Amino acid sequence: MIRMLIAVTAIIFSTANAVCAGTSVAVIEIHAARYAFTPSEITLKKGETVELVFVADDVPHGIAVKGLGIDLELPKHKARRIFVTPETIGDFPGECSHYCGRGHDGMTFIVHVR
Ligand SMILES: [Cu+2]
Repeated sequence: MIRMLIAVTAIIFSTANAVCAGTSVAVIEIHAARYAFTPSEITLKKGETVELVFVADDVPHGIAVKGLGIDLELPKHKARRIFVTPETIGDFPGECSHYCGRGHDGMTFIVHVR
């Protein structure tokens, strides 16, 4: 009986920690659709972790921001999540990394870190 209580207590504590961790990080949702990201630019704070959620709304896309180590395939209608903690101030250009049609080359994204 005591063992069971300890196990249940451990589960409750781990759930509580997950909830706390989840609420402390800002979430930014970015949609990809021919031929733009919306929003097409975001501003992050140096040293502050954010969760970026990318969603492709029409066809498969990709997002690559080399300066921040972001490189994701974006399957149609599925959310792809990544935690980012930028450590350098600057402007980091990104682009669609999955050919999506004639306007693909103009499908850019930029992350400002301040
Ligand atoms: Cu593309």
